[in-house]
Amino acid sequence: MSLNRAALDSLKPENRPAVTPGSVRPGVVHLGLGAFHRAHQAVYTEAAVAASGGNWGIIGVAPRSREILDKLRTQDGLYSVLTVDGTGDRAKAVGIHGGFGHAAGDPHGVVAAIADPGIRIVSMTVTEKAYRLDPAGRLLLDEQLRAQLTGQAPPTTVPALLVRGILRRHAAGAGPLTVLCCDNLQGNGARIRGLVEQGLEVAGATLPAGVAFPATMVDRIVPATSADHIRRTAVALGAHDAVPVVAEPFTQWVIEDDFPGGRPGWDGVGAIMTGDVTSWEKLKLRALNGVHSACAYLGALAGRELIADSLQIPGLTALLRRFIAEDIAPTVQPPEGVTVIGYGDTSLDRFANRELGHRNIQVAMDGSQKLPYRLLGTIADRRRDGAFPGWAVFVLAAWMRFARGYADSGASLPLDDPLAGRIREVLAAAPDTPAGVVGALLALDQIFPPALAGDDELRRALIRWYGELERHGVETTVRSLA
Ligand code: CS2
Repeated sequence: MSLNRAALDSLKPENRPAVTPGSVRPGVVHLGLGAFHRAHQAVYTEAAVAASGGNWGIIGVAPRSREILDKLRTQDGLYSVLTVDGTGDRAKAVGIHGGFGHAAGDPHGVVAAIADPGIRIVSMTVTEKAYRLDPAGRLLLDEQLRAQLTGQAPPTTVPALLVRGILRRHAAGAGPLTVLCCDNLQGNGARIRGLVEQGLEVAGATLPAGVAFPATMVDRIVPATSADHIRRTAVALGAHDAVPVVAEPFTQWVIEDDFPGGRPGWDGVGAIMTGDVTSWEKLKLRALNGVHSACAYLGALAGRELIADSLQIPGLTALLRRFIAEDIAPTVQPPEGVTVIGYGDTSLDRFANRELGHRNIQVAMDGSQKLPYRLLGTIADRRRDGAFPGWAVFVLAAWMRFARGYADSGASLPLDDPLAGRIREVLAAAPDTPAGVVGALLALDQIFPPALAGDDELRRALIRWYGELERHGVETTVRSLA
């Protein structure tokens, strides 16, 4: 039996969606139909509607590939979340999506959906690179994006969908709107406001009144679904789902409460609504994502497949604890009642969940887009205070080794990164020595701000760590440090 509306009655009650699929009118357009959205915001929103009502169904928009979209359509928009932690699989179907769109295939349809008066929130999980922002928050404009922003070309990119959608909505008098970025960017609300304002300027317009950009911190580990997860979902759910998502039990959502058009009752189902998301965002980006990236680069270099395998490298957990305590903690003022060290320990426990099958290579991708938020901020803050964050610099050296493209065994490593072409180009032009590689990468101003690129002490330490890692490999180097 395949998962679809007709199959729901045969599922165990606890495996069925919390709302009747198709019964909730859409109030949200969500850009990004990836696993993370389906295991996070969709789950919170469905629970909120089940608990406190409201027309908050979601129109899910696939940015590029139609693959997930087509499969979801054959399942009447349904999919399930498989929660794993080694204590028994649990699967629950989700039915909050009331429609779908495809940005690459029908961008004008997406713009029309954003302009619909029934819609009051446009949310996004499109990953860092889709915003086309440089580390300083400037929109990376090219001819194609300009044409999209001004309406001369179909708006297939995220900045253009937002700008054209907001303009059309304003022209239609469709009411206030909240734009909710659910990606791992520091200060994500303000950044997306800046992006939209820059895009509107190119289009010869200004931001209309009644559009809000609250910041939010989203957290749940949701790796790519494997064939094994699909098999296990069928067993736990009682029906075959072609597009389940797999997640850890932990989930967290902290949201700045600024929704001029209203919002689902997320606070009634575990989300934290607050006036200050900044401290949560910074804590999460540095003490969770930064440490995750460290596991990914060091583990991939050491030939380990999974994040959970990386933590088996002798001495690595101790090293990461020192990274958290000595380098990250002094840069973060955590929210009340939370300590950076306690939070970091919980992150490490979560990473040890083998059932997730989270691959190092997946977390390692897009390093040029992720590291500025996750790692370089820690380094820059410590340097500004006159301190030297040795562990963070070690992790940066590991990324450089990773970007060079070879594991410690000599096996090649994939560089899946929007700057991959540029990185390969500068490395090919530089001497293949620690100083050559470090110098070439530090000169990439799309990644490194001038204060770090011009920091000689940092450069010397990177060269030293890069050399150590190249000569001895991760396992020996980490053991010698532990
Ligand atoms: C991970 C995140 O892939 C990555 O870069 O660090 O996706 C991480 O799993 C989530 O942010 C956890 O909330």
